[in-house]
Amino acid sequence: MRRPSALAIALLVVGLLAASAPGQYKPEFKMSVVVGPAGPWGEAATRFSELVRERTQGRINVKPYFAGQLFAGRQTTEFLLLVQGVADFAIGSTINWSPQVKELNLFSLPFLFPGDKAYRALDAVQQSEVGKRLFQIIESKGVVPLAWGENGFRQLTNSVRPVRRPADLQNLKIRVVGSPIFIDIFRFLGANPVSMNWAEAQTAFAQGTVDGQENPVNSVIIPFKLWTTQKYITVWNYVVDPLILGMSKQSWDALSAQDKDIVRRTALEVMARQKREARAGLEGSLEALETLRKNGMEVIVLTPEEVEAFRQATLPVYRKWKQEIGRTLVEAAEKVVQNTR
Ligand code: X2X
Repeated sequence: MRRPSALAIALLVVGLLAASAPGQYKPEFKMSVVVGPAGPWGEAATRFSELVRERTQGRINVKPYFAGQLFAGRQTTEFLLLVQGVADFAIGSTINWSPQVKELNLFSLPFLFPGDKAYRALDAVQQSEVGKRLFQIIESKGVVPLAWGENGFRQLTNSVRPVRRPADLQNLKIRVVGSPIFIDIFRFLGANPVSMNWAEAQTAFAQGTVDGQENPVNSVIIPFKLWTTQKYITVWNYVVDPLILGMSKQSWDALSAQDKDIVRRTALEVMARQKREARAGLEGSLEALETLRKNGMEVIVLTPEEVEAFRQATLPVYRKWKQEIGRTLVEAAEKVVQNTR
């Protein structure tokens, strides 16, 4: 028998590609989002869904499920939903994914990104080998990370008193996400941390069963109008909360090469804009804080010396979690931060 010619093989390949042509996807791709549709985080979900639908001529119909509808109130299981393919997409916080990807606790190391260069240092870490390594780890666990975004640097709010020094946090009941590093941080600061999902937290603020919480200004404090329950905000940039637009590996593998390209490009574009919006009025100038003042909040922006007192108080947590995350990875990140001007 003659061996098949190159032409025959080429025709076979073309035929196989045509057979797996786009258009046979499921009618809906589910996207998990912890927050609601308002603000930079939620708006990015809507924008991504619209652009992907348009650019794939309707082949990929992404539906955002806001307010944690897909994980029924348990935000630290979002990553598992992606792994299992229950959610096809998520714009997820690294905090919520950190129980499954412990390396993502890197961004929750207190005061890793210091002072005026905080945003530049963060971008540098994400673009460095450290950022690439984090994406590899996420992918090895069954989620394809497509783009970095940002919830933002997290600031402390409470309804009891202005917080300027660690002593001011004594016994304040602070709602934190159910990720253990946060319990450690607030215990070391002398507060009484309670972990709670975001949906329940808002009820707790309204009923006054907790005194405070910590979240970024543009993506959470403003869209959720936290001034209705919280009087004081301490701007201290103690940890940062990146977002990642990721896709379930199972769902990703089912896409054609052309659609993978559209999804990836759109994710990068939408999340670059999302990042700018999350930072608007907070990087360099602090105009975004005016919105809080206008709504009656007392804004306390810590001086570098005041920040240093909190950094000292949380050093044992930093050291403990450096081990948990992995010394090599943390040291590589520290080096990038040091080298950032
Ligand atoms: O629950 C929070 O605090 C939030 C909305 O910021 C996250 O999902 C990490």
